[in-house]
Amino acid sequence: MNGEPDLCIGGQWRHASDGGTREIVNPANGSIAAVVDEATADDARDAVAAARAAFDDGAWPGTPVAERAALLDRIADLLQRDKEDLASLETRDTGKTLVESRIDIDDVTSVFRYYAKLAGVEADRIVDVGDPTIISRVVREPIGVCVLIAPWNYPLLQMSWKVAPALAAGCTMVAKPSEVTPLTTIAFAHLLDEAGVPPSVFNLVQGSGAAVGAALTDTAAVDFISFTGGVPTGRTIAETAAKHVTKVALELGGKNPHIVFADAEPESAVDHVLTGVFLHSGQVCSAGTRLIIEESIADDFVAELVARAEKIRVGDGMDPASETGPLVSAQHRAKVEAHVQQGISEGAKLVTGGARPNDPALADGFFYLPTIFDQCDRSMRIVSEETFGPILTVERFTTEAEAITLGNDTEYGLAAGVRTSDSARGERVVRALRHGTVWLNDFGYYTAAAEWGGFGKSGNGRELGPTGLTEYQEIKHIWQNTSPQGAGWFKG
Ligand code: TXE
Repeated sequence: MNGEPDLCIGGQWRHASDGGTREIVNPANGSIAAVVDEATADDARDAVAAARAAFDDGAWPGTPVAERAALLDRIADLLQRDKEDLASLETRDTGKTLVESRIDIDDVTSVFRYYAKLAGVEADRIVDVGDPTIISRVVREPIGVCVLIAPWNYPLLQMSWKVAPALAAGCTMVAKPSEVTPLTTIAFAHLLDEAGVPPSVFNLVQGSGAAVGAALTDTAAVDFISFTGGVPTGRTIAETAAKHVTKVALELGGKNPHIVFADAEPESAVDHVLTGVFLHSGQVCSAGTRLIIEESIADDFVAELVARAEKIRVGDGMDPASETGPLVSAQHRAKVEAHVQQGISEGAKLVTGGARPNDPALADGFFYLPTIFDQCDRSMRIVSEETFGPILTVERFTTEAEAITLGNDTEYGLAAGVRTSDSARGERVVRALRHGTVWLNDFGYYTAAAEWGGFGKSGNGRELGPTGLTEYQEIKHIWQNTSPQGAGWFKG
């Protein structure tokens, strides 16, 4: 960063082989936050080769689980030691508020603590085959060389969901953060060195998806790819991986319904609908972007949402007065603006926002106002397509069955919220929704100990929880005969 080498390949910190660099922009003001090395495809191939050699020599996969767990705990300690530095780096890189960045670093820490504990718990299994001379065991082994590709909205958090279980399982890896937001992952890689991760176990390359991402995925030398990002890129990676029959896990975002029944507790409902969609300016895969509300309370509820949305303080994430920050890049804001125009042309009723803030102090940043569209229906693209910005659409229902139909009417299936004071109805609706996470009278929370991932086009596989570890393991059945005799088949 800023002249220091940023690629970590085979235990060495290096500059890009062609000397290439990339300017990282602070989305709050358009300034250059840092200049980092931009890897080439050859650098990416070197990193894969280093990870491959480190896996195949057997030292790291053979390291006792207790040692690997202790290493994860040391990483967690260092994350907490460096929390303030990492949080401010994340804010400068992504634009999110410092409060959010601090929460991110705490969450990253808890992921390492969780997998430190879980590493040794996933015990082998003895199978009774009905013959006392046979010992049949099912054991778990590391899946091998992993490629970990992360997006820009939660750079270090998303990367930690991959790195922690990969280390716990005994895998080696190449990590590629988003080229838009690599700063905390670079700092984190230094921290892994300090914690004592052996050379070549963790390799880091940053650069574009087209060059570096493609080189990391289009190879038979990799055993597993874990990707978080958009659907088109996920599809490309899955197609590339299929050529090599590489295993893939994909987390591809969502278009998440937040269903509010008339008997919901009103104050917390308004609060959670706002937070659910406008946190981090809507750049959250589980953002509750579709409000699905019972007709009888809809007008008053939307009026209250609009009044509160207009008071949200948009500003530089480093300013403690800001409640939400900018969008990540000028390019991404252009995408959000085009989506809003699409909504208007489809006939959705814009009731607030739909513009950049007019505060001159924010003119150089990539800010966009919290935006609400009323009178939406599911034929509209603004309702069906992921915007990944601060845009809420409002649809109305009159029956429980209709609410469920609307909530499931999406190609995605990452997350959903339900609000009602009728617990029996809450249970019925929660079970009927086809989404990977469903919140009942809450929104947005997750824990390292519970699986995260989606139905439908939200991807495949799960991160976090015990399944988030098994993604990084192969299962082997060992059949042992304690008193071998002839098989008795071919006697001639
Ligand atoms: O993501 P990409 P983009 C959604 C959101 C957003 C859209 C596009 O709707 O507007 O995706 O965002 C790497 N081979 N999400 O274009 O391209 C890339 O370098 C290998 C949802 O920024 O998916 C980066 O590291 N890698 C999401 C990562 O993929 C490739 C979070 C994600 O970038 C590659 C972010 C290739 N061919 C966006 N091309 C979520 N699920 O939370 C790109 N990459």
